[in-house]
Amino acid sequence: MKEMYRETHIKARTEKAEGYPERLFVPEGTTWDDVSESTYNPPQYTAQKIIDRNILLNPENPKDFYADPVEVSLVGREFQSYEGEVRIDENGYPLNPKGPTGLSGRGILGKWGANFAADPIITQVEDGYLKMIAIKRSTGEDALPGGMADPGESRQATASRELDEESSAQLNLDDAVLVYQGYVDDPRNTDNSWMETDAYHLHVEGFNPQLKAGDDAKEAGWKILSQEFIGSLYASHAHLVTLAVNNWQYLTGNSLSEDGRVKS
Ligand code: RP5
Repeated sequence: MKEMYRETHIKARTEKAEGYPERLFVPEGTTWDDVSESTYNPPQYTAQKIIDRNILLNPENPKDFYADPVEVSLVGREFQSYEGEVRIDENGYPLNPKGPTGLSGRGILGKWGANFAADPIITQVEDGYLKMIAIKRSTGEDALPGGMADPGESRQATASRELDEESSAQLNLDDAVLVYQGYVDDPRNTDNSWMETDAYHLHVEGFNPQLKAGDDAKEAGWKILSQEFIGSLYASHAHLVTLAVNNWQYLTGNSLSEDGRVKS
């Protein structure tokens, strides 16, 4: 299985997100206290498509104009994070709670600071295997059908809406188990913009809707949770799915073999 999730910038430093320049090399475990303005000068990148989605250009349409203003001083909200108080630099930019990533700006993330998402993890046993609803992202990686929270939306509602939009599966996740809440290592993360998520696990039985890829997903379907498949998932999804599998083991008393077969 591939390297599991660590709370640092493994994916951010080793996988290049769309349009990103090379990052400045930052040794593993570097913190903001280890770098100073004179020694740390990373490249800066915010995609034009994010600048064009500036909410101030069309405040009546926050669905399409979802991005923060270019000027961080115009954001108009306190920066929040599940990781605790957000550190702000001398120019007012929020700083990644896990330390420098070697790239400043927002990249292709819309918000300065935390970009909040939710991830639905729907599992079911079929033909003796533990399976999960997964999608293929437009970039080709297998992933959870998660996505960004809309303003004012509960995270269970986000997870449920994204599940429907990306796979056509409709499930109420109000009673799903929150298996993770916090920072996630995503290739898009930068020094000033990063992903945080709430991951909800629901184990179902006899749930066989017609799955259909939608939104930015290319494919949607049930996938066997082999260790190899879990390890190949996008961003921190391997970690989130492992926590859900642990929850399923706890609930059922079963365990899982390397190829995803249920051992009772
Ligand atoms: C990941 O990015 C989160 O875990 C979530 O699945 C996803 C949200 O981004 P989009 O799918 O909306 O691009 O870090």
